Amino acid sequence: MKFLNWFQKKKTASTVATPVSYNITGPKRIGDAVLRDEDLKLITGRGQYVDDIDIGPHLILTFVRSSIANGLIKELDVSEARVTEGVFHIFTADDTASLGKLAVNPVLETMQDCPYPILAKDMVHTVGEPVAAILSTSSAAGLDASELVHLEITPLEGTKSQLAMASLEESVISQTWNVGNYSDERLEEANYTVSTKVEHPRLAPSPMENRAIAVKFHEENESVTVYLSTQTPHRAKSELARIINIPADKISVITHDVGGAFGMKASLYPEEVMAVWAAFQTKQSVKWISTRNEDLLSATHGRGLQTEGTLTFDATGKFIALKAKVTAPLGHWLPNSAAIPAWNAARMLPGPYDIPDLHIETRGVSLNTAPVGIYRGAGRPEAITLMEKLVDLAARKIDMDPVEIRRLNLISEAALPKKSETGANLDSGNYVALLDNLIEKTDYVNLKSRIENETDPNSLKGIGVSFYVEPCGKGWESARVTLHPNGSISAKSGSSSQGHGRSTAFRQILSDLFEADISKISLEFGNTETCPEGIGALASRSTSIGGSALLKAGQEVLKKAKEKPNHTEDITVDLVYENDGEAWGYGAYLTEVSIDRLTGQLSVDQITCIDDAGKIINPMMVEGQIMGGIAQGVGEALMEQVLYSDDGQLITGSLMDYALPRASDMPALSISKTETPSPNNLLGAKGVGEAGTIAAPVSILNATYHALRDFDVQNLQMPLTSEKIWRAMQRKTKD
Ligand code: SMO
Repeated sequence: MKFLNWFQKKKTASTVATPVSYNITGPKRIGDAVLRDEDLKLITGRGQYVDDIDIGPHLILTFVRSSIANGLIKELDVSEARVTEGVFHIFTADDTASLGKLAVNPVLETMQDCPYPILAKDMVHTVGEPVAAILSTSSAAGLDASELVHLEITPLEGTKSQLAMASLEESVISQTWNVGNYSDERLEEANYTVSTKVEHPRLAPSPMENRAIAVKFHEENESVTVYLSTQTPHRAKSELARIINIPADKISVITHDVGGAFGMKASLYPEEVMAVWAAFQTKQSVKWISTRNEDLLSATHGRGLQTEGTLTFDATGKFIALKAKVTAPLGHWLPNSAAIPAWNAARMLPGPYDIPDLHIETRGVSLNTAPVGIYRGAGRPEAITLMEKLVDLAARKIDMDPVEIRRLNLISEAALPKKSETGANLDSGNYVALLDNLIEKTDYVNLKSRIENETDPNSLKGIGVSFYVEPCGKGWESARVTLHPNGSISAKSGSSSQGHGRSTAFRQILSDLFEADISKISLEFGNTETCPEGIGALASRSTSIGGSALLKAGQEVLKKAKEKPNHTEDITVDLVYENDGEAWGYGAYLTEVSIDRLTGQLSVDQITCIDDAGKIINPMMVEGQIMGGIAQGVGEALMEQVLYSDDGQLITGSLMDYALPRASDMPALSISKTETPSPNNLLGAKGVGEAGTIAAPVSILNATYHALRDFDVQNLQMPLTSEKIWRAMQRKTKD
């Protein structure tokens, strides 16, 4: 009977907890599952993506890109292309020499002056690096002309397309932390140690809308309006002004709907700088819409980090020390957030566990590849994957249950907030209670014994657990809230959105506060001229910081309105809000997998998760974020991988070669939530958008190891393709 229940559970569709309200009028509360009213236009093809925007007559930008990963430009002759019909102008590196460089967020010390090539000069450093920029009246003319550009490149020795080819002595960024009484000697004396190495596949974030920019040139005052698919409109404006050396008031950035971003659109690209600069140079409007191939070649990749760790513990399973080394690939130039994955992957260790003595090293190394930057999770999955794999190994070594060893070592509720010397400051939560909750929800003890007593020789079953913590951004965001005499409210936010339903959630915050009909509340963001300045939608910061800014402005408006009832004029409050530190979401995942003994095909059957994202504004959206994160986590665990050949050719240059997960690859999901407000921001919200990408991959990995417990599997790396698993099963079985 029990088996039958389990079997049926496996076959059910995803289960989520929250009933959804279709009513998008009337007052809404924080915590209501209000449907996103932005969705109707998005799913009926009426969104406004960059290529949908009419900027009037304009030129099309086409890039001639390097086909060699590392070489000297021997000849670059654009004369024939220049006189092709429809070609307006062609720029090369000599034209762009005076342009400045992008700023890099200095979370880690940057030891070298890194390039930010707009167009390659003399040398190329990766396949796909732009060498010439063609402005033409049509994309067909641009494409024709690009084939008439004579570009000859002499390949150079010493191409570094993989981390293994690079010398770690040449690190561009690095940092080392020694915490507590860490010493290698103590490690040698200790009763038990386990070590592991994780090689994360390099991933292509792959939003539905590729990178896109449309620059409208205004002749009357020689200014531009830049329509940009970005996570950071305000930063794009200030960086464009600085790099091009044009007063910022000549540049407005407008971001309408963004067709996904996932970290890939957090930073300004050379191609985008080129489009804006070219508009000023030619006094013409300019458009560049990247193709999927161009995005795979030259947009930022994520992950690709390698982590190594040694965990020391005693006979009772109590952790004593952790030594970890993080190595991050960097591409041929550094996007603004280039150092974030290497920083997060290191400074978050040891995650949710209490380990007094730590030695952590992190570094980043430049390669002849596309730039590498943040991708949903941005170092968090790397820290947690290493930690959670070590924890499973430790449990196995002393024959302890994986949940029990976690329970023993999780930081207690009483110990929070806990400030670590790596700069992490875990704010609030009850980690043990959440884990207990998961044990209960999954009927863990029975589930485990069922799985381990499974007798079908052709279907190997396993379960894997992971526990994660997730820091969300710190710093400031801004808001402007106006209460009109007729009771309607208009708000403007410095935060932005890339399809996460920000508008509905933010209006819910005000609807709750003012007890006002949500349809009477309007919200604007993504426009540098009409909205207050802000950082943007990244690092899980928008709800916790941007939402708190909005709440605070709303509270002050309400206070003023109460002081003067029956006001006949608008009451406006404009403010900048800064949080008191990062809010740390957390949660636990349990994954059930089965492996086909004959083919090695891995199937993720079920993921049960409990996430604590602090104060929840809209539970339906939180569940959506968790599902989306899990989908991308399943992608990393099962199939996604950007591959370069040793000489730096991109092997996965199309979505025929780069495998993205499909709906049919999704496991059944059972999502639930607990709610521990963060003391560090006014709303009490924490991040959740990255949760699934952090916790799902390693729970799948741990479940896979569990399923393969009768084989001698040592070094199985994601993506867990059937070939890798099949090969692992061919090796000698354990005695
Ligand atoms: S990877 Mo997120 O956009 O900080």
